[in-house]
Amino acid sequence: MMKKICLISIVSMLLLTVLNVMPVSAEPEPMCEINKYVKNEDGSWDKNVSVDQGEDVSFLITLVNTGNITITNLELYDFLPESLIYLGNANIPPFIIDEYCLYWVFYNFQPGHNITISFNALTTVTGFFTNVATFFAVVENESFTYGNDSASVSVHITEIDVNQSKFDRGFPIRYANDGSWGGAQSFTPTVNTITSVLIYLRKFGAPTFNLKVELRKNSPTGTLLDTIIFTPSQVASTWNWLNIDFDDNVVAPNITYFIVIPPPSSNPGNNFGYEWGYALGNQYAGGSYWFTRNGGLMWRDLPTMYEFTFKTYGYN
Ligand SMILES: [Ca+2]
Ligand SMILES: [Ca+2]
Repeated sequence: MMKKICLISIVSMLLLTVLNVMPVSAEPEPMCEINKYVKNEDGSWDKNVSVDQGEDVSFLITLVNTGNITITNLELYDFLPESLIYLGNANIPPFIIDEYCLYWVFYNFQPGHNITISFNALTTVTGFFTNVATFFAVVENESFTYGNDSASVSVHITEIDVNQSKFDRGFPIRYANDGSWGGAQSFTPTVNTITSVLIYLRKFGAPTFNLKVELRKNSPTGTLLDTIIFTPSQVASTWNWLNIDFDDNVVAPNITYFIVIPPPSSNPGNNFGYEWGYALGNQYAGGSYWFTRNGGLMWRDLPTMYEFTFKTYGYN
């Protein structure tokens, strides 16, 4: 009983508080929220993105009237840095385009309503650029509010870093009677960021296991930086360069990185798998050919005899 009374009094106190607050919050007050985003590689909206020079970037601006009064005039300015060129495809065309400034004006923007603007820009120069969107909102009684938000773009040039294109034979990634086989190639990046790797490869037979390609640090079993998996149908039976688009990884200087194709973990059979191309001789001084034939229990390198066929890409 006691509990019930307490509960009732708490509820009535809350009600009184709400009633007391209400006239204050009903006072007309212009409020608006702005958010600016740029589209990431994976398609999600983010605050900053890293792209290649010459690529398009997509921007998104959202405005919400978070106040309790209609905004009679809402002006929006989006300032593109000189390196970004507007591509003319905004879902709501700007009212004025003044070189690097896109300008929109909206009338009678109701409380709770929102405006979403998206457009693309072309990256022309390398560097780090911030794109700011600013709004200015005025209501009928002439009080006003303003705000801004930004999104940034890092523009770079991806280039080939290591190029070991020589190819003589294939090393099988498969299960054999003495254990599963896997291969790894070490390399020393000269760029600050690794973006992707190409490996020369084919499948043989009809593999029942996926092809796994890893990027590791220091050794074939060192810190795992990323894994890319291909199903058998994504790998050709003819020799081809396979693009391994790793997450862009900032690399430390003087550290060896490894492209690893680990051995199949189960016992699927020995007449199918994948073959990673390699060349005879020491073709590349910055890294070595590694392999395992016992499911990865022991990895061995043959630095003077062979080199896997691979290329690495990145940027500074
Ligand atoms: Ca990448
Ligand atoms: Ca070598």
